[in-house]
Amino acid sequence: MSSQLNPGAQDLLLVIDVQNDFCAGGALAVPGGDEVVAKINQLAAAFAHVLLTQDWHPPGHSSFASQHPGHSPFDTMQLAYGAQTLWPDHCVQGSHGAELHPALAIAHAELILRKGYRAEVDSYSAFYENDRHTPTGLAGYLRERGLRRLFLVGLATDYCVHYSALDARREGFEVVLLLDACRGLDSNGSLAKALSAMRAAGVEIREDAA
Ligand code: VGL
Ligand code: ZN
Repeated sequence: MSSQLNPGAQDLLLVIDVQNDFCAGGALAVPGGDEVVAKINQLAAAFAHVLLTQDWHPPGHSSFASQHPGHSPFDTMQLAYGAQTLWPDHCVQGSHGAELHPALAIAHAELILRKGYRAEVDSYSAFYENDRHTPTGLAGYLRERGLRRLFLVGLATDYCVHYSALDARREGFEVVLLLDACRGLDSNGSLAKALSAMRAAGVEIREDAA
């Protein structure tokens, strides 16, 4: 049971991008994305502190392949700040696809952090935009709240969860990844690469959260 985790006052469950567009029928569906919802609800019940993130792009966002003639989703291209993977249009502000999954039931979540809202720069991480420089403010928020250990769950393991985990380590937080409450896109071996990068950065990876 999730009570085995025994989270304390300095622990936070960080739920990454459990939104319609990343689940079955969504614009950028992660295989098995829906499967994390029940697990996350169960985990959340054991945590006093829960934070949700929401990928939140304006229409015409620069990470959308539709904005770059001649390019297709999952291509990589150079933007002003470096290499960027291109995606189908997804999580457009105010759209149904951008809403949190309707079965997510975490009424006691204390903050919903939106990211990726600047047209010219993507933000996989909950901490830094993809220029790797512009902060979202989350590190400061967590420090002021005295939250020190972050349990990460959600979508997608190899993108937003991965980047959030690495940045959290860089900011000095303890990080535990609960793998069975995550699902990945796994394009071109990205999942294995992400897992080894997270391990190397000192992220504790638990296969089975329950
Ligand atoms: C994500 C690709 C584009 C994610 C967000 O939540 O992992 N991936 N935008
Ligand atoms: Zn996105």
